[in-house]
Amino acid sequence: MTKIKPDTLIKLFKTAHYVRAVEQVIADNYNNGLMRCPTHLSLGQELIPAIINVFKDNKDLAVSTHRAHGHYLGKGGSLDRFFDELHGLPSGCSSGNGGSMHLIDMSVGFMGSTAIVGNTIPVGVGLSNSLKLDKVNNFVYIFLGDGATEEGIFYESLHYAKLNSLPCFFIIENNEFSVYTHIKDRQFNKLRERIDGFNVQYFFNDNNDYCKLYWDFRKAIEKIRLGEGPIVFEIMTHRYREHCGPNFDDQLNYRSKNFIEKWNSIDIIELLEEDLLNSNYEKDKIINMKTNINEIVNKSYFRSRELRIKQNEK
Ligand SMILES: Cc1ncc(C[n+]2csc(CCOP(=O)(O)OP(=O)(O)O)c2C)c(N)n1
Repeated sequence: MTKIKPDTLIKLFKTAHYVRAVEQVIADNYNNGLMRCPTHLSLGQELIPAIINVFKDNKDLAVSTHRAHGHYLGKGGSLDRFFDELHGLPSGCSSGNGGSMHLIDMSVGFMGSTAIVGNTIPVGVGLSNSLKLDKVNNFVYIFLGDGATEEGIFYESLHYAKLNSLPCFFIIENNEFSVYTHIKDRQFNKLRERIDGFNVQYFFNDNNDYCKLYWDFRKAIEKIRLGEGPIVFEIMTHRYREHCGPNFDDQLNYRSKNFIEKWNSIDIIELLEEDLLNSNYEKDKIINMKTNINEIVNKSYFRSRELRIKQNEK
């Protein structure tokens, strides 16, 4: 596989670390009770935000799910307005009314996320229809989890998108679990077999293979911009924390030890860091990069937290 350019590798690393730092600060502070919304963290699932950031074009649109933090941040959504939303402040990206599951930043093409599983899939298809009618060569990312592929609306949407050659980029992050239930107890056959039924192009990725994902993304985006119609990516991934909330829940044993160990051994940030070091990128520079990102994230978080505390005192 052709290696990716050092600049791209650095970009991937920076975004992955940025998303992790944001999620980490939420996890560390959630129990102080100032963020009152149910929160689904994307810790462990930073590969997709990092990849979409590399290909970022604000005129490409995106819709997402209950687990949307990484997608919003990868698309370039405002960090201050994000933390303010989690704190229920009027300056939040949804005016403080939506919380973690209802994020929006239209200035970067992030058109919204919602709490109802499958809800944004047809919205994304509708948006892509409008892009096609406008004769622009942009597309719509439709982010969903493996659980959402059990909703009928996914297949209706895929069918409509295929029939009309719409510029839809379906990105399925398959973490194998819908809350506590494994995919084998929920789905009769492989997702790929069902996608094949619609004659839609399908790409698969596993083991945080960011190099393959980068080249597949490039190819797919080229095809979508040429008007070749919808494309589906299924990307295996792993959430480190509980389904909803800041805690680990491995003690519940619904995921096997082997499974957890496998994903811990291919942590996306460690893989990227290793690759940077192997490409002779200096360790000190990596440390500086991380420190700078942590400072930006902490500054934004604590600013927002102070605002929430002041509001509470009123
Ligand atoms: C229509 C609907 N059904 C059920 C739920 C409850 N629910 C919230 S998240 C979730 C699991 C979704 O799993 P998946 O799509 O794989 O996303 P993940 O949480 O793994 O990222 C369920 C069943 C819901 N919010 N909406």
